[in-house]
Amino acid sequence: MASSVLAPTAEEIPDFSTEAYKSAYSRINAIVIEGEQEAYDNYLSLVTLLPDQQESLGQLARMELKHMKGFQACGKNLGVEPDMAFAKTFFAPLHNNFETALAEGKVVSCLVIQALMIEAFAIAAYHIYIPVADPFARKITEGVVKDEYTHLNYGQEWLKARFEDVRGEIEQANKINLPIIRRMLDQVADDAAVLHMEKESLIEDFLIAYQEALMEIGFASRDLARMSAAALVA
Ligand code: PL3
Ligand code: FE2
Ligand code: FE2
Repeated sequence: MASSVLAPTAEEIPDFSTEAYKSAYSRINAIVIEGEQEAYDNYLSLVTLLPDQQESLGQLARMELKHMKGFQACGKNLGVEPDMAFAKTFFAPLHNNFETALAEGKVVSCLVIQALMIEAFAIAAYHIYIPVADPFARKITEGVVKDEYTHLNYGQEWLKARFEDVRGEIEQANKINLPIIRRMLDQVADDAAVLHMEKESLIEDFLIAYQEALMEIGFASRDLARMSAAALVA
């Protein structure tokens, strides 16, 4: 019988005290800390392009800082030192694309990268992590994942309100950045497996959150299929 369809049992909870777990956690925890830090920076940077959104964006940014501190506490609690140098390298391609878009004043591309892709990635990762997390981290992650929906929703609503004007740039940003997200998922898969998180579930949850947002923004299902295919081609 497939155990994955059942609620997690004791044997599906990893042993948090092994060296293998701690080693994988030092990278995954760092990725999450760096991701939250960059999300904070990105929402603040967006204020330069959307000055009238200063208040909302400032609020989102503050939530990200709180998330970052929560995940730092998760690493400490397990006695793990996050490998921040690794995490910076991990985020570099997406980070560089965000910075380029920002410098070119491309607010739509910035929102696609941060509010749609990174938030959908975070939602998928945190969902899959919660059932196999240690009790301390589970509580923190449950609080965080709720906020991430707020962030995804922020980008979704901004883009939806301007759909006809922005659809071309969304498609362009999707084509450039979805292959990067795909590679990030590939890179994290082995460490995630040590935490008992399956790559297939991560991809599935990412696509659900991301495609639901695109549909809400105004894309048709055939657009979604075409846009998702970008991750397979590159
Ligand atoms: C923005 O709000 C958050 C950005 C974070 C990006 C998360 C990427 C997660 C990748 C690996 C999965 C690990 C989940 C475990 C959490 C300790
Ligand atoms: Fe966050
Ligand atoms: Fe977020």
